[in-house]
Amino acid sequence: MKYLTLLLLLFSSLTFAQPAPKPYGPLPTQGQLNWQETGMYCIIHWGVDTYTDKEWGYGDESPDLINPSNFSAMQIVGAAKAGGFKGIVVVAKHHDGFCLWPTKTTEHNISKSPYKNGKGDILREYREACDKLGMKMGVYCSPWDRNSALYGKPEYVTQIYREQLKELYSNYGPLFISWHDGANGGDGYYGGAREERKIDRSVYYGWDETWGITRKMQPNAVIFGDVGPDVRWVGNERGQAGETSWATYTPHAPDAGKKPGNGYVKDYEGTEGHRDGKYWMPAECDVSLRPGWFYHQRQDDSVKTPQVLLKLYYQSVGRGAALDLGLSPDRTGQLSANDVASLKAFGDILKRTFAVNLAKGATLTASNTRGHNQAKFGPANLLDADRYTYWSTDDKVHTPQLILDLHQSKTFNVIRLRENIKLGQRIEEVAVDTWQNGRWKEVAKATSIGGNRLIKLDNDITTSKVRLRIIKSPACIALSDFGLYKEAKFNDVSPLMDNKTAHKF
Ligand code: FUL
Repeated sequence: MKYLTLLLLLFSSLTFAQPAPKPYGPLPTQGQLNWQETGMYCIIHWGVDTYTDKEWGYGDESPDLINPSNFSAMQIVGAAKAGGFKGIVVVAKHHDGFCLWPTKTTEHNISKSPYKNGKGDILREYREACDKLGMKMGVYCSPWDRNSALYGKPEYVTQIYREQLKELYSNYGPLFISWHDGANGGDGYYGGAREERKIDRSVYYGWDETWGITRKMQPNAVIFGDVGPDVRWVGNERGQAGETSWATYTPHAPDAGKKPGNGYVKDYEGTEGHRDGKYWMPAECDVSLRPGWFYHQRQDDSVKTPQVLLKLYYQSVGRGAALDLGLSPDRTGQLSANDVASLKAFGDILKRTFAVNLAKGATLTASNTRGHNQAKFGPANLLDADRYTYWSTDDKVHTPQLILDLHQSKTFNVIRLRENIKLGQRIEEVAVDTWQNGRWKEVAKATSIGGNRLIKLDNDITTSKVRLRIIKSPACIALSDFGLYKEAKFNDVSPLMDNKTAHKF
């Protein structure tokens, strides 16, 4: 008896001594984990282009244009929140060079406009709205500046661009993202020169040094750009990541031997990323709610419908990327009715779809659990609310299976899988089977699981048993979530979002 107790004690201490799996490949930083959890945000373009009906201002626009009758950051941020978005990225300066905050770096800014008699500060208004509404805030400050006389010279980068970033980083609270655009170089006003200016995109901006400023002044912000370094551009403005999209990536310059930079990268590689990528650099999918990034009245009937937004959600957030939806306040300084209605209906459908995980309450049987340690590594961790507790297997077991007995028939058409990405992106491929007429039938396959993988099925499935098969993983697994959902019906879509507009997308 004494020996048995001793043996049992020894056995259980061995079990609990089972260490967590070794991390696999590049790993996310805390900022990248926060970004992954943020998942969706809106980028807001409003400025001189709104009044000139352009997408890219030349740089000679008069500040007098900025005189909205009713600018309301609360209305804009509130509509984004109703859409289920967690933050906004304010386009503080677009390529036209006009700064929406009272900067010391150039006269070409809001203080020279009639708005609030030159006392306005759009960035401050967004900050206050974000704080009131519990939304995160980020900034976009265009590196290309078609107004600045210095553009193209080193002084533009050191005395203007970086100083502008410093102002934005110091005066508007904690930012979750600093967004660096790739479009730059070309013709412009440039202080009256009205000429074409070419820059070497590989080296002109000295990105490493600029990122050092971000790290120092906004340590929790992720840095977005064609070349990351925290979040990469997905390579298109359609809002779609690849069906396979790795969180890891190595940016490559178009010309061999050159250093890649924003606007100077093989951007099509961003769609899928690289399985063997050197860096943890997941994708952001930017796409505008309207055809353009800025407001144009002629596009009032071309606002993407909530149905289209939901599709894009599966193709971005559902593939481990983030959805960055472009919003375009109009000349009054607010989003127009169609935009607000579409956002609201999209937000409602998301909320209702993901409210109930139909796998909750299932009995879970795993083919292997790491060190038999159910509490720490057992499959029950898949159904708790924690994004990082996980089901794991012994080091040698890379392709385990899991059966979920739902105890009764359930109907679903969305499957959600998440890895504990603190241990890297491990799982390369999975299959899901359901129990149909007395045998297993494969209903879905998916690749590159990562921080969030949604599988939208073409048809509803009704079943009482589901099986998950890990088909390919280079290491033992660390899966943190498994969810089954039934997409809610679009029943309260505004009459503005009728089929007439829906068919256009
Ligand atoms: C692009 C810009 O050129 C567009 O005007 C817009 O700002 C979009 C988000 O990024 O590269």
